Formats: sequence, C-alpha cells, structure tokens
Amino acid sequence: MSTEQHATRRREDYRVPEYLVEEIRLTFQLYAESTVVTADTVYAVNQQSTDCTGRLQLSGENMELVEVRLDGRRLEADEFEVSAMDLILVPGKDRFELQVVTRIDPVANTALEGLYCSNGNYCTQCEPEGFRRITYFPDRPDVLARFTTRIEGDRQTCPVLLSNGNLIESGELGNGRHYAVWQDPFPKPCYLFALVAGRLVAIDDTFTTRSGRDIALRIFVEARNRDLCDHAMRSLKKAMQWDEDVYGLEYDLDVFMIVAVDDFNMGAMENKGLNIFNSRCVLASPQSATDQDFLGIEGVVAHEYFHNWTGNRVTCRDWFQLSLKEGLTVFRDQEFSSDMNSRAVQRIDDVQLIRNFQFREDSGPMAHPVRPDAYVEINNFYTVTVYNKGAEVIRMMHTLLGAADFRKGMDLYFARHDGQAVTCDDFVAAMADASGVDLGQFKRWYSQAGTPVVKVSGQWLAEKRRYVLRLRQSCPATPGQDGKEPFHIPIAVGLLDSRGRDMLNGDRDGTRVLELREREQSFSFPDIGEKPVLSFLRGFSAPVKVELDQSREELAFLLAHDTDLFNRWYAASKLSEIVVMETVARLQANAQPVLDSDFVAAVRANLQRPASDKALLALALQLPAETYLAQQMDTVDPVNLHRGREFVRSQLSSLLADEFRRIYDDNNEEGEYRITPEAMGRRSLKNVALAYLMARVPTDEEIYALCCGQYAEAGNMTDAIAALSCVTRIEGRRRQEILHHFYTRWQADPLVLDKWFTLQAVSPLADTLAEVTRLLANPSFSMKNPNKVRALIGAFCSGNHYRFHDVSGAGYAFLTDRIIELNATNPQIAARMLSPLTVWKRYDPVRQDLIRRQLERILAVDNLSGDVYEIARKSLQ
Ligand code: 0A1
Ligand code: ZN
Repeated sequence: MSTEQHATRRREDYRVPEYLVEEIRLTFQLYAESTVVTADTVYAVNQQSTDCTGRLQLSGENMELVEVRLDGRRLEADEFEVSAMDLILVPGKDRFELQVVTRIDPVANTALEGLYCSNGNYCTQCEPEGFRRITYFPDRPDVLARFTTRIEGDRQTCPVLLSNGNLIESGELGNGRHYAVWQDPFPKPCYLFALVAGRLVAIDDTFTTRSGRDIALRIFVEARNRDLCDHAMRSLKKAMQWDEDVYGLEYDLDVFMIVAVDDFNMGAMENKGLNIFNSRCVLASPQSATDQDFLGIEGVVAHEYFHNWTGNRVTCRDWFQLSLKEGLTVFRDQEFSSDMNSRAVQRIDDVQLIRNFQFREDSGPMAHPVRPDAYVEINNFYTVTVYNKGAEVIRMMHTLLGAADFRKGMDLYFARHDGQAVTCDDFVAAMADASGVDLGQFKRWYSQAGTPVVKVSGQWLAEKRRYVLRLRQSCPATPGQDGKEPFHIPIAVGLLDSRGRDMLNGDRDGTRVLELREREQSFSFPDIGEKPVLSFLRGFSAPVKVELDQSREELAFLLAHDTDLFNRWYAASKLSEIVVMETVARLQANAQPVLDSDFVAAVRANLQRPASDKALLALALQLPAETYLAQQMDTVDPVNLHRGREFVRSQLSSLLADEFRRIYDDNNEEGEYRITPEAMGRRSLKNVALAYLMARVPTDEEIYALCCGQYAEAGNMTDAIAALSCVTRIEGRRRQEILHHFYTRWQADPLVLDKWFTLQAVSPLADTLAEVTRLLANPSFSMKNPNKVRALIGAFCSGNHYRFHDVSGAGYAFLTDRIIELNATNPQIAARMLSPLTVWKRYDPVRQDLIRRQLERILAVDNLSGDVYEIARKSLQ
C-alpha cells in the first residue's frame, strides 16, 4: 500500500469554504439494500473566502451517484467530475440550487459510518465524516446549514421515523408506506445530522425549563428493552437541571430524543435533538447492570446532552479543533458526575484513566497535542489525549481562574460564538478576556504533546522557619516535536504538620495553587514552625508526572492523614507501586520475594480505621494495574510483573485474612438495591475484600464457598460479577459450571454476555488465549458488533497484559489476524484494536521482534484502510 493513497491533512492548510449552504432538504426513500437519497441544497458563494476557483467540490464515498441537477437542469456526464472521494463541478453562479440523487446500501454498511442497519433498524453516524456516505456535500464542520428531512419507509418495519428538530408533517403514502418530515431550526454542520427508522417503542417524560418551557423527552428502544430506560431518563433530567443551575444553559428545541442501538462504534453521539447511543450506554437494571454501568450511563447521557451547547450551538471550525468540544464536554460531564456522586471517587477514576492510558499514549508513537497538527484519518484522533487530557486542560484553566471567572469566560464564549464554528484559540481568548488572566503561555498545553515531568525537592529551614520548594519541569520529545518550551502548570500543594493538620492558611482548604512557569522555579513558605510533610499536586491539579522522593513513612502518613482525599489515594497507590516494583525486581534477580512489613502494617491500619468513605477505602486497597506498572519499567517484563503483583496480593490475603473477612461481613448486608454513593461504596469495599480473600494461594475452601454463595444469591449484577470474576481466575470444574450457568441465564441479553466474554478474556489462566479463540465461534459472538469485539478481543489484548504478551507471540499473531479481518469490515474498530501493539519498543528484544513482524504483516495487507495504515505506520517509525 503506497503512502500517496493515505494523504496527510494539516491544520495550517485550513482555508475558509468557498461556498456556504443556506439550506438543505433531504428525502430518504428507505429500502434495506437500496436507499435513495435526494438532497436539494441551496449554495451561495462565501463572501469571506479569498479563493475564487469557481469550483464546487463535494465529498462523497461508497455510494452510487444517480443524477445531478443544477437549478433544475439535469447535468450531463461531462459537466461534472466524480471520483471515489468527491464530486466536482463549476456551477458558474454565485447562488444556485443543486439536486444530488444517490443510492446507498445500509445493510452492507458494516463500517457503521453513514446510514446503516442495526438489528433491522436504520440509523446514522455522521461524525466526523460519515455524511459523505449519504450524499455529496461539503462535509466539514464549518459549513452550517438548516436541515429539513423527509423520510419515507415501510409502515410495518419502520413505524418510527425520526430526524433532527421538530416533526412538521407526517402521513400515508399507499403501498404500506408512510412518511415524516422533520425540520431543524438551528443551522448545523452535517456531522450532527441524524436519521432513525425502525420498530421501536418510546419511553416518554417531560422537563420544564427554568423559563417555563415544557420539553418532551423520549427514549426509543426495541420493545424487549422497554423496562431498561428509567436510569437513563433520570440521568437526562438531572443533566438538564445541572446545566441550568451551573451554567445557566437551557435546552432549545421542543423535543429531546435518545435512541439506543446495539451496533455502534463508540459510546454515543450528540446529533442535534436526536442523540444516538450504543445500547450499552442507555440500558440498565439492577439485575443486569453493575454500579459502574449505572455511573457510566449517567455520565454519557450527560455528556451528550451537554454537547447541545458545547459542540452544537458552538461547534468546531475544523477537526483539528476537536478538543474544543470534547475536552470541554468531558470536563463538564466529570463535574456533573462529581456533583451527583462522590467528588473524590470521580477524581480518582478520571485520574486513573489519564495515568493508565493517556500517559501511555503520550509517550508512544501516536503521541499528539490536544490540538493535533496533522492526521491521515481523523477517526484515529478520538483519543484519550483529545478527550481526557483536553478535559484536564480545561480543568487547569478552571483552577487558574477560579469557578466564578471560569463561568464568566463560558458566558463570554457563548455570547461571542453562538451559532459559529470556532477554534481552541477562541475558547482560550474568551477565558482570558473575561478573567484578565494571561493565558498566553498556558496555550502550549494545546500545541505541545508529551507528559511534562515535574521534579520536586523540598527543604525545611528550621532556623528561618521557612519551607522552600524547588520545582523543575521538563517534557520528553514526541514524534515531530524535539524541543519543548516550559508549560504554565498550576500546582496545588499543602503542608501538613505532625498531627496531620494543614499548615498553609488563608487559601482554600489549606491548599495553595503555585503557578510553575519557568523550567526551574522555587517557592518559599514563611512561618513554617515544624518540619512539614508535603502534600503535592493535590487533586491532580495538572496532568504531569511527579518525581518526588517520599519515604514510605511519609507516604503512610499521607495515606492516613492528608486532608486532600485524592492525595490519600495517591499515597496508597504510590506505596503499593513501590512495594510491587520491589517484588518484581527481586523476582527478576531470582531472589526470594518478601513483603515489606511496614507496608502490611500501613494496609492493616487502613483497614482498621473506621472507614468514613468506603468507596475511597476500596480504591486505596487496589493495587495499581499491570498496564500502569508496565509504564514504570525501563524494559517491560510482563511475566515477573504479573508474578510480583500476584505475590503482593496473595501475601496481603493471607496476612490480613481476618481483617478482610471482617470487612466483608460488615458490609455484606444487601437490602433493597440502591445506587447511592454510600451503597455503591459499600458494595465496592465488600467486593474488594472478597477479591483479596479469594487471592489466597492455595484457595481457602470456605472462602470459595462464600464466593459461590454470593454469586448464587446476588440480587444485583455488581455482586454477581464480582464473585464470578474471582471464580474465573481459578482453574477447575466449578469454574466451568458457574460460567455455564451465567451464560444460560443471560443468553438473551447481549450486554450481559459482553461481561461474560470479558471475564474469560482477562483471566490469568494459562489457556486463556485458546479459550478466547474458541469463544470467537460462540453463537453469541459476532465480529460485526463492536461491543462484542471489544468485550472479547479488546479485553484480552488490552486488559490481559500477562497473557497477551506471552513470549510465544501467539497473542500478537491472534490480534493481527483479527485486525486484518476487521480492516475489511470496520476499519475504525480495527485501528482501535492496534493500540497494545503500538508500544512495542518498551518491551524486550524478543517481544519487540515478534510485534514488529506483526505490524509489518499488517502494512503488507492489500486495501489497507487509512485508519489502520496510519497507526501501524507511525508505530514502526
Ligand atoms: N462525539 C461523540 C463521539 C463519537 C465520535 C465518533 C463516532 O463515530 C465515528 C461516534 C461518536 C461523543 O463525544 O460522544
Ligand atoms: Zn463528546
């Protein structure tokens, strides 16, 4: 596959569009394998454009062009050029109406971009560049148009016909067909267009806005899922209320619709007034969904709803600005979830995602700035960097400005840009102008990739009663960016006295936000009368790596006393990291591992302290993930890493068996299932205790029976899955029985079966890959369904570090086979599956060689998609 076929797009090449669209009227004649789309579009020359080529270039892919009419006249074949990617003509006028008729095949559309079928229902996915698979159009976010959509379909199979905006007309057509016409009064880019048609039922509710308008809320699902929408509906109403309370933002149409479909590449999509969701992010009941699922649904429903303002009313000028809407909207959904649940737990979860995945991306071949400079395939840039690091960048501005000025900045942003397609610079300008804070240097967070490292040394000068903190920042080179300029980094710190009280006064909660701007900078704290313990980077105030030598005693002290709850967790995690890595080093040196008794004492003390927040205690007890620990090794050694971590787990299990048992018993009372933070915290603590109890080697028979009992009696999925997950880690007949029981019980529920596939895929047992390979043939598995691919293949390759990296290379070959298969059907998913192979340079020479060969095998594939090509190519560079 030659490079020319995969052109690179650059941010600096941006040109304003030569033609704009005043309005577009779409007609869909829906037929499963041959849908006809008629697009009547009014174009006018853009007065802002300095290009006057006179050429109208419309993007279009994977469809048949039936005819083109210019102001009613059918164009002859020699009056336009059509290729595999576009349609070009010279209209010869400044304002004209173009009619384009295309034919598409929704059933054959396995890429799930454009118009496709999922379980026999029609739906669309147009972000980022799916609209060009529906009709020829200027498929770019800075072309905003008013849409009117007429849908014609079979009344039997498609009783429900939906599009964006308001329903303005509907009726019968004869021949068993009917139609509906939808009109969206808000101009929008075509990536926000949506259509849904099928046999669906609606769950209805209403929300009254603060100005007194009644909004109809409707969730559409297949009839079998009718009872699984309550939580999503409640979440939606909470999100609507929150956006009014916190940002003064009201919903703007008369109806807000959510549709759940089983086949979807991502989590959900914020199409104007008609959000389309992966059913995983909508459907839940206590019996079938875990606490994590409930939280996830609440967050995603809110995220998509919040896009109505941050994304839809104000959208992106071009796709390099993706973080303008995504970073900001992730920040907003994180804050919403913090307000609805436990702020500390939310923060820990968000930071774990950054540390486990974003830091890894930022140090590998796909590292890119929050606002990328170039891409081959924009679908590859829906990343943890653009989304989650982007959210951290917004959070840092929130920290630097304070909540009140941040809100002023948001207000100014909407006042200036409502109805426009803008850039990240425009957002930062609104924040700076509203607050008077200089964000010039801060903007480097948008342009420089890589994770900054902050080296810290603190010194207490007894005679001067002064504490001095010396900070040094650096940032490693990333592809295409060798030297980095210093960042403007907000660093929240506290100083604790020997009794654990904050010593810095006058600031919020004893926390002071330092602004690190230089490569090297010192900060001095007067009136510090005793040697303090430093609580650094409170709340993870910046997405940086910290190099700070803290003794185990200091970490144990912070774990017990820090007034910043996030940093208590951080201390626990750091302490475990040190202990696990020490064990790994001993195993590598063929020495007998021993568990540090001070560490055991610190964990014991933690277990014995009255747990005010059980969720936090549960998080503090969990050892860092192997994928995170792997990043801390110069050369990753998957086998000893796994053994070392398991050794610490099993030692804690036997040394603290009584404590874990007491915690389990104390928290085992399960009355009516509730999803309050307290109830979720109790369940998670109980299940962490169970996992430790089950980690004992050899397995304690009584505990095993306890675990099986929990599985059998569980009235909710959280407890059932927790027990099942312990059992799947232990070989034996009962494992098979219980897995079989679960499969039989849930055979009809694809979302629950995803959990069943995942549990088997992440098992550390030796024959896991063989089992995963067998499961590919299970009748409930399908390579066409992205959730299934993620649940089985994704879980094994990204979630089972130990077995995936088996030195035989079998895991790598397995993944490569699947990627090659997916490349032909769903390139987006194929490309996402590549990520565990991209970091090959961090492994030993034997594994490096094995992975490199697989990457080369991928690059040799005929018809390699741009999606897969870009990631495989960059990985090998
Ligand atoms: N804008 C959506 C994410 C999304 C992106 C691409 C998709 O299909 C290719 C689907 C959804 C969000 O942030 O939720
Ligand atoms: Zn989003």
